[in-house]
Amino acid sequence: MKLSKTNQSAQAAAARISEVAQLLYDKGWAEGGGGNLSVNVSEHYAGIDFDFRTYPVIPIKNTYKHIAGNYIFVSTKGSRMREMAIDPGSNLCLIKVAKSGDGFQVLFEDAENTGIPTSELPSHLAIHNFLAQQGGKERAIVHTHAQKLIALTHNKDFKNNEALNNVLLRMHTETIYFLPNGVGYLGFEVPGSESLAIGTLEALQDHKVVIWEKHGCLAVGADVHQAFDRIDMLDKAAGIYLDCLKAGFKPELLSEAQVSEIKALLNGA
Ligand code: 2HA
Ligand code: ZN
Repeated sequence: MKLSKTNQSAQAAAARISEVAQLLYDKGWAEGGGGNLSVNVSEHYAGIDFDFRTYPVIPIKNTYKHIAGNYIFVSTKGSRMREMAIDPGSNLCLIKVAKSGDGFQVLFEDAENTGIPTSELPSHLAIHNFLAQQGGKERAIVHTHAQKLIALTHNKDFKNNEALNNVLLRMHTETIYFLPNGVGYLGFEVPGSESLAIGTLEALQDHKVVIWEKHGCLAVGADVHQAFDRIDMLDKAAGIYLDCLKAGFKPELLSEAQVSEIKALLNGA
């Protein structure tokens, strides 16, 4: 996509995406074409109603009425985060969801510029529809292969919400501040599958981040930086846990009382 064809505030949103793409690569969470992301940028097109009839409408299996007419930046199929960091235009598509909510157009594509959205587009659309329905601030979705979180899912003791949260939320004070509801856990699903999308959507009802067994995680946020922060905090908590084990001791963990004290402060008690 030629970014120059989008408006200036959409270009600024693309610049923030490229910052996060660089961070994901630098963290070691985006090997090869690993990960994908999207941002609902409709606010940058408020009141603008272009005639985009020249772009073909691609059908969506479901009808997403909450994002009907919305504009969404989404990573292209096979794009590398390290390349998105340098050249966001060539590694992002701008799609417009049809007013009927059951199709989308890839905007600003021409003969020499053929962006195809990530194969995970169906789950991104389902999640954006859910976020819009909720009416909160969340506009961004980041999927990445956060290494230490993946490592934890190889331990059979952590294959459930309770056990995973019991460790992740008790390794480090910040995690409780920023993710008071903890994290969702989804048992193994094939990448790109419908069941992965459905399970993720379900887990997002109560959480801002979902950990995918032996694959990675997906986070939502007001923007890509907030989604990144949420993953970064969890991966740090997992890292402290693994560091303790490497040093030969089982971590003490924050006590129940310490967790309650932090939560009380958080609730303004
Ligand atoms: O987009 O990470 O899980 C590449 C992936 C799919
Ligand atoms: Zn992945």
